[in-house]
Amino acid sequence: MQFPSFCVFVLGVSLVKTSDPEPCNCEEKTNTCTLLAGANGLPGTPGTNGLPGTPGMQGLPGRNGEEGPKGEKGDPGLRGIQGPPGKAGPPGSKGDQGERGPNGDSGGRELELLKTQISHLQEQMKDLQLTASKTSTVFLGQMFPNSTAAREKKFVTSGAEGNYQLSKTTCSHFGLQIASPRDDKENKAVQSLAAKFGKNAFLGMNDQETEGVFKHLNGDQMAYSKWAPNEPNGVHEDCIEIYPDGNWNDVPCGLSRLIMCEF
Ligand SMILES: [Ca+2]
Ligand SMILES: [Ca+2]
Repeated sequence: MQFPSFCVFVLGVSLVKTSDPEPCNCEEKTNTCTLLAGANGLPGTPGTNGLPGTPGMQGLPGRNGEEGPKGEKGDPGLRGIQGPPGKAGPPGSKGDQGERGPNGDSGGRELELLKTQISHLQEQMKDLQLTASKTSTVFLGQMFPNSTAAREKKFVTSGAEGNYQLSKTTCSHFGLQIASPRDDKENKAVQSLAAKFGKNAFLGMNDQETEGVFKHLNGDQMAYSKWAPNEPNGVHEDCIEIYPDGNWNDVPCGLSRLIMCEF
């Protein structure tokens, strides 16, 4: 084999330049090299490790596995929401008759006991009313220092004056009523109080409802009277005044007279 004159070493084989004109083993006198088998050289040093290869592509999915064994029974589920009420059922059949109740002796005893208790309460009420009456009398006595009494009635006045309506409302304000004597003794008690002030005072009776028919405030028809001579005489005089001498006269209700109350 022939090579050019610029031979090099390749693969541990020596290439010798044969351009020398001296006889050689060349078959032709050309500028060629002859490959001569020399002694083997020393092994080279190991090369450096190569770089890691790139990761391979993901493989295809494997085949499906076999069916697993049946699982254990699960826990009970949560309680459901209460449903709407159902329709009312048909009425039941009539029940059996009950046993006969106890006889009335016991009830009768309870009734007697209640009556006794009520009686005791009524007694206590009377005591309370008497106490309240005494207290009221003391209070009114302080409120109206000018008073007269007839039997259980007491007549009071502050000396103030007003028409018939004001007289009624003033007395009512203190839980009293306008003076209304029903007999001669009461009339004298009223008269003495009027005389003390020297004024005519209104009485409670009137004939506002029916002309000529005088009645008390509670509706009782007037049974006692102490009319002055020629009285009553006024169609438009529906109220009564008492003179300081104790006689009565019918007068217009709008006049101003001494306010006198009774209790
Ligand atoms: Ca009249
Ligand atoms: Ca008159």
